[in-house]
Amino acid sequence: MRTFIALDLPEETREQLSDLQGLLRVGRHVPEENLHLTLSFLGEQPLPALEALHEVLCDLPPREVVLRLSGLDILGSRQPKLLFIRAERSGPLAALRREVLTAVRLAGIELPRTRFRPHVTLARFSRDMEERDAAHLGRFLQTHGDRALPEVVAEQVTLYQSVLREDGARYDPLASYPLVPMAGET
Ligand code: 3AM
Repeated sequence: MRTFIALDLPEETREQLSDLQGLLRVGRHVPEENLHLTLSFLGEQPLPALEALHEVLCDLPPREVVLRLSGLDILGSRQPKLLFIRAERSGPLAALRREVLTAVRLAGIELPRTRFRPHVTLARFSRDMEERDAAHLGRFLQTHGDRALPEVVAEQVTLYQSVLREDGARYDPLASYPLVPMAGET
């Protein structure tokens, strides 16, 4: 199963990002319900490893992770591949990512080391972008590139299955792990 672990974004943040996407007329926009911050991409993993990972992630202690999203950027300078908004690599966010990687290791899943550049992908672009679309993207970045969203507290981490389809990946949540006490809990 192709999977990844992500920090979910609060609904208000997803709405704000979706409004921003609404101003961009090019690219394949990540659907509002799919907007997330990837903590670790696991790739194809067998079910027993994912079950072991679930057990470890269930013990993830609650903590406050404040999300600060600001500054748009594109990956691929000559040929834009994707548009994203950066997330501040705060101490609590970096610590959460380290704990998630430890959980992955404890589950017996080995991953190559990668640098953590926290971001939320907003849109993906096809290879042969037309000139006028590239110009529109350039203007969009000039106008909105400095956009900063109000800070919010992240509520949960989710293990997702990513199902590849012709029109883009579908993300199905497999299990979520709360970072803040759930409503009704003391
Ligand atoms: O959160 P974003 O959109 O940046 O690009 C994929 C997406 O990242 C990334 O994992 C997230 C959920 O699919 N991804 C896909 N294949 C990957 C790979 N082979 C990958 N990340 C690293 N290596």
